Amino acid sequence: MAFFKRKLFKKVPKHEVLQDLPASAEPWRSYNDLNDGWKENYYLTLLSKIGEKTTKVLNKPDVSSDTVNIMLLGYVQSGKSSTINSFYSILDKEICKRAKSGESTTSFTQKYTSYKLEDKLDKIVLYDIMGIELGPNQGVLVKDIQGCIVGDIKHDYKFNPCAEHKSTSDKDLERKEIHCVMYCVDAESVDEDVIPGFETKMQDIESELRVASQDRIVLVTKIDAVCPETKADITQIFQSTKVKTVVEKAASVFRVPVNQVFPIKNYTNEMETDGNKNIPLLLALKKAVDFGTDYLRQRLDEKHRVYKGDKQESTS
Ligand SMILES: Nc1nc2c(ncn2[C@@H]2O[C@H](COP(=O)(O)OP(=O)(O)O)[C@@H](O)[C@H]2O)c(=O)[nH]1
Ligand SMILES: [Mg+2]
Repeated sequence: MAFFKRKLFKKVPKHEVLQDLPASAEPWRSYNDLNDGWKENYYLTLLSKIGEKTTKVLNKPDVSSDTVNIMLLGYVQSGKSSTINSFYSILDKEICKRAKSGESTTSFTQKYTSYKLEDKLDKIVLYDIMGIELGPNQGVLVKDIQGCIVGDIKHDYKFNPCAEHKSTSDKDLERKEIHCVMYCVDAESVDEDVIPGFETKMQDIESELRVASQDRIVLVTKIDAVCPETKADITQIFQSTKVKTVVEKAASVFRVPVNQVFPIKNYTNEMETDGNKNIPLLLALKKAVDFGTDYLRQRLDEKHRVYKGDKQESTS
């Protein structure tokens, strides 16, 4: 796998990683509900909160979608498919592998694939897109990412790294606009000295996203690979300065505020799910859903303003 990682990022030299804080130190990120210690069942509260938020916003009259659509975007091997599988595992309470994930150095995901979540999260759809790659004729094209975001590209579209999707006047196309983007990056690879090609690619993607105004968060996956303390005990995640360091680096590479970056450990080689391991994953999903529903509400406000404007014009 190392080829793409080496091409995209310089590894964090081990000696630069700061020592962890003593266990009694203040967490670098604080949540009221976690301050008095983690409780495994807190993940159930998070599931309910996310479910309630989606229902509340999607039930508003005139809202432009019946689901909150979240796209996962990142280079090959960054952990996109594993993240989708982690959410299914949380819901099923056992390890699931619905999205194909693995060690391939080229994108497994060639088709635009949607994954509708279930139960309390059944109004959320995750979209897995072909990985970003730097080489010529490799990976998803920026124009195709934009096509997916605005809903021009349909489910099952097979990406072609050599040719962008052709606009269609297909009347049957059920437009599925994206409401929030989740960038995935793996903790081991995060560093500020990213090679210029990757920064340029990210800037191209960013400029497309800014035009479209959907917000984005960054998931830093494989946090267990940089922090043995967190690997042994996930409740150390917000105490660990190793995790804090990679989160800050990811914020600077992706140019988002630090509070939009979420460290996670996916379910990969576990035999069973664990309430505490679910918590960081759901904190990330909650933020994506908050942004997604904010975007839908903004669209609704614009629609109402236009409607009121039309009314005033026609009565004057
Ligand atoms: N240790 C660890 N491995 C992970 C984690 N997330 C993903 N992986 C592994 O990273 C590899 C690539 O993951 P995948 O989801 O296929 O990446 P994708 O190409 O972005 O869809 C797989 O071997 C996963 O098992 C994580 O949080 N921790
Ligand atoms: Mg994948």
